[in-house]
Amino acid sequence: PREAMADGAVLLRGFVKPHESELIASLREIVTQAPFRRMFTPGGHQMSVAMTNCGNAGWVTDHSGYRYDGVDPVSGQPWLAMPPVFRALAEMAASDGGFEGFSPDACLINRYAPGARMSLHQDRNEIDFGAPIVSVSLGLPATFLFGGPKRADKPQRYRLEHGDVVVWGGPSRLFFHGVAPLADGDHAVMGRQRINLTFRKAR
Ligand code: MD3
Ligand code: FE
Repeated sequence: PREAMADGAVLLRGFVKPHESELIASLREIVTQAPFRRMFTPGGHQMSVAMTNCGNAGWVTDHSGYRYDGVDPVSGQPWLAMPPVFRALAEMAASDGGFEGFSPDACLINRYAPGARMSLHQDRNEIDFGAPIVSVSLGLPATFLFGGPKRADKPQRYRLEHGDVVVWGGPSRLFFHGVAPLADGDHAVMGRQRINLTFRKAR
């Protein structure tokens, strides 16, 4: 089941369901080494979403700005390598979405507790806007807000559920997007949280 959201944006419902146990086992290893933390924006606000990373480049934010860093600022150690199952699923999803040859070097892992949200923004910290972004949703369902090229464009709402994958490329790569405050619930596999994996070519 593949759904077009916009030019270049494709929703693949349930794409990772067949691999969920492998995916979750790898996720556990990553968060053991590099626990979720709530980072601060350059403006001094603490994010409601807790984050960690794997891969050669991890997305971090602090008082000095947003950037990709090869080292976890909490541990001083490099991020763990991207697990083969993460890479394989991201590359397969990108191909299905029409982006052959995607090779991500960054996987940002976002954890939403009930009430956590992400306000409308663009992803512009990456070097190559020609590469797509692949996102994997796990756990509680979220309302994803998908706007347009201008901040004022009225967002469309999509419910993203456990196992869903979205590929964003082409013209939609720089569209504004966000996540509405997470509704409380108890997911059979993931409990009271939503986890989103975002694969990017950062460098
Ligand atoms: C649409 N995360 O980490 S992933 C982010 O669910 C982020 O955690 C959200 O936005 C989350 O930056 C959404 C989906 C996503 C990622 C990048 C996009 C959607 C996008 C870039 C352009 C358009
Ligand atoms: Fe984003």
